Amino acid sequence: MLSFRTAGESHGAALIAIVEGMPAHLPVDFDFIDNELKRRQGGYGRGGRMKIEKDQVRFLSGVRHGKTIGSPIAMMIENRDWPNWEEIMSVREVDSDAAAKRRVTRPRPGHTDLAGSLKYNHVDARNILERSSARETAARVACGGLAKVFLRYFGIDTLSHTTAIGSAQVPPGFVVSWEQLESIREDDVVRCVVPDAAREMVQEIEKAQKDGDTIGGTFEVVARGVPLGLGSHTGWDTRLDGKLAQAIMCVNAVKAVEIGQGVQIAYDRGSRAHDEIAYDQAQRRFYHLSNRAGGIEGGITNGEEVRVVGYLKPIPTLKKALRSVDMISKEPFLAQHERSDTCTVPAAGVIGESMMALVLAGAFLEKFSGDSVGETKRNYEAYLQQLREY
Ligand code: EPS
Repeated sequence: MLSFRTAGESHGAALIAIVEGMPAHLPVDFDFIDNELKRRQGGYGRGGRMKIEKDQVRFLSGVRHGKTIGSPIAMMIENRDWPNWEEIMSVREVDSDAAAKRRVTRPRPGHTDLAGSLKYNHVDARNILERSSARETAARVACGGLAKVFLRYFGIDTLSHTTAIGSAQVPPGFVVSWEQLESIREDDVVRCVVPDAAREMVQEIEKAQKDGDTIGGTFEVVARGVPLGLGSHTGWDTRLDGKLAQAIMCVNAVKAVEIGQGVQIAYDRGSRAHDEIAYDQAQRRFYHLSNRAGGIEGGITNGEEVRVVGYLKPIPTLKKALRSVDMISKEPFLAQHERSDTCTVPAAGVIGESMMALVLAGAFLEKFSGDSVGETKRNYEAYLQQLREY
């Protein structure tokens, strides 16, 4: 089974990621994975930190002479900001003056600061916020990059686009094409394919920045080439839509997840909600005349593009701080302000791609298994033949 774990604090020495269960003999495209990290760092509305970091993955194990060998794959991303934090984030004990530096005691509403500090019994919310920081998603994108490399080996691709930032949105019912997704340039600041909406999105971010505020929005992740049959209806925890919902929900600041057009169809009639079925004689395959289900029916992929939407709250670190209470004195104060981003929606789409790729790669390996990619491929091709002969 494919699994991954990350470790590392935002201003610690490095982020670490370990991926287990990747079959042997997969050629690793190192440049592709580094480019995924670069894509995550982009987007209009990021703060000063992104000028410091230039994320790159250093592979430490599990890959030899350019290919996976079947053992756990360890990856490291160094934090370039670390030299500025060595004492504050020291793993060794420091004197009390040094320990008090950059202490956070006035929790930000909407952030992990208060709940985490109380739960873990810390007087300094830095012990919480360093790990809950979205910096951790760089390590996830390294894992996701590897999952994408695996999926591409089987002709599956994952891309995303921004569908809203604040009140600037793509038109209602807009369905993005794969060609539009591919046309998003790497230096595109909002990653939205509708030019008018993209312009308004930039304005929304600028307005929020000027007001010392932050802004949320939505992104959609689309996977193409996914075979029919990943996930299963047989148990609550085997349904692929449930796994995807968790994977997208756990991207920092995401507060809601939608599969296909799930929100809209909840308010509509069955006759307008479902995707009618047709059969392609030449290709010997069933297909649907629309894709409101987002490529999943009964928790199983149905051969259409898999589509998931993530809804992000505006991030809670505000220059124009909200009311809070000091955790030590219990006196009312304004929440603490840390250097931060104004908007992270374009980056969240890239992280969403990684999370979707990890879920799809996991489901793919669950169905087709294999200790080497050659074995996985044989199993996959035999299944595709079974579908054609149905
Ligand atoms: C973050 C605050 C900012 C962001 C950071 C997430 O960092 P800093 O506190 O160093 O200014 O830039 O995001 C990243 C570092 C990243 O790589 O995405 C936070 O508090 O969550």
